[in-house]
Amino acid sequence: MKVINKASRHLNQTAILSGGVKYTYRQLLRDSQILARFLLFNSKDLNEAPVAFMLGREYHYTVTQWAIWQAGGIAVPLHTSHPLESIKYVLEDTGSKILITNDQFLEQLRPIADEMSLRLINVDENNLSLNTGLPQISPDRKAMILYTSGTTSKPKGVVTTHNNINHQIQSLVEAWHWSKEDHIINILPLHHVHGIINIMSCALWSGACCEFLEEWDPGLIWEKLLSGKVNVFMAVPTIYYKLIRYWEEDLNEKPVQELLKHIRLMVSGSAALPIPVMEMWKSITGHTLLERYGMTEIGMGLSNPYLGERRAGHVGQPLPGVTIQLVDEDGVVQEENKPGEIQVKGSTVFHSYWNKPEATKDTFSDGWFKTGDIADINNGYYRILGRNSVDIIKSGGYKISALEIENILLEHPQVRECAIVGIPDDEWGEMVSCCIIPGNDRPDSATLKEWLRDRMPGYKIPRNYIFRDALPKNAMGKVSKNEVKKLF
Ligand code: MCA
Ligand code: AMP
Repeated sequence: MKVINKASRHLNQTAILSGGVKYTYRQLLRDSQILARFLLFNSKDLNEAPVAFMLGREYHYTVTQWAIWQAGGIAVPLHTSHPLESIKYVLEDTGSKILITNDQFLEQLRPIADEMSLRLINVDENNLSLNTGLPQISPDRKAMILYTSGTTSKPKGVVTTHNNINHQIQSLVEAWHWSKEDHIINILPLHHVHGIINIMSCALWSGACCEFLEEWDPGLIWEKLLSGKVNVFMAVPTIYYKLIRYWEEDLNEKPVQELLKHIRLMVSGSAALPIPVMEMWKSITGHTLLERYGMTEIGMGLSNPYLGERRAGHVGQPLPGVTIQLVDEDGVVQEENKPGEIQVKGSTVFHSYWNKPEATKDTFSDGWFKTGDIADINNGYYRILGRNSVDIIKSGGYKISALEIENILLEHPQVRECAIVGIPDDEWGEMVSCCIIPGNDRPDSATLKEWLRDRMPGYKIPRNYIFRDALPKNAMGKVSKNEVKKLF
């Protein structure tokens, strides 16, 4: 909640720029308090009740998040383009009784709200005010649930407290020199840490301006970057890749370096930044991307320095307030040049997996959170080497569970067996790909894609399909994913 408390320091500054309209911190505070009172209805405190909301990248997203926090609820942001099955899963898993949305999504969500007896609130209606006081919120209370895929078949809800969020923001504000003079555009989905914490919340904590671009559009991003207003930019590697492609086709006549001189920081993260992308970006824009490493459960952990060498292929050193160790399979802490799993301690580390005490317990060892990512330290800089599970795929910056897709595919009547793997790809990092043993009637890939579209978000749908009579197995008779990868 510190991010909200700080707003009174810069009431007249622009907090959000959305749909061409500027909203000051004063308006944001007022509108979020009105909605908070409306949420409370007749109660004094939502007492950590999860409140789901589906809103695009726009002013009301922030109003709603702040309102839920001020009313004492847990914010559960839903992705706007997920199919209803995925939305329903999150609503059921969190047990949210309130669902907030706007005119855009109201009709789409009404049947679910009716079926699940949810209180459906439309932020585009103007009669929201009710005269109730707001509760005091202590920092150890739960604040947010974000869903992330893991090595289990269904995504897990990652719960962070206000204290976790305060520390996650504070660490980045300090490391990356945020100030109230900053202006950032937000083009990332708002159901993940990158868009919510690194961009929106760091800006608002600092009294800066967060400008939402509703649609993801490389031409518009270039236009904004070249406009002279934006001075901080953050994105996933796939977006830098797509911006480079756009520049090659449409902008290579422009004095881009000259027009981007005012930008003070450009960050890449959520997946490995390929060295050619970093180098190409530097040659086009004159800017050296700052690569950092994070995870939904820990916020950001490692970062190249703001001042000092930003080393390609490396993710720098631990951020302020974060302690990191690398541990090998025998539990031995590793020194320079020896690979080990990244384990993290600090106030930035999440509280628990929602309603999953066993999974929470299993993922900690002596108070250290086990990330499942393997790294080494190379001349003082951490370097991510890979993951210890072949079943975790990163594509377009999204984390994807192979097991989740396999389980859904197996529900198809003409899929007898299947194996999902991530195949290296210049644009997407990894491309979700699948090897299928069909039933009697072999389905074609277009039909399967269509069938999957109703059941999972677009980025999880496999792009490459191979049909076989058998899957490669190892000596133990288990499917060998490394062998499956070689088939593509
Ligand atoms: C979409 N497409 C894909 C993929 N995703 N194809 C292959 N692999 C994918 N993963 C397809 C679409 O279905 C469409 O195909 C075509 O690509 C173009 O889609 P388009 O609408 O233009 O783009 P988009 O796919 O919607 O967007 C690309 C994107 C998006 C902007 C890079 O993936 C994105 O916003 N990624 C960021 C995710 C993020 O914020 N992650 C942070 C997680 P067709 O035309 O056939 O339908 S937080 C995190 O990771 C931690 C904490 C951290 O460290 O930050
Ligand atoms: P998520 O669960 O969506 O938060 O994704 C977190 C995962 O993204 C981490 O566990 C890493 O595998 C990956 N990741 C994030 N940043 C980087 C990076 N700079 N380089 C390589 N992998 C990264």
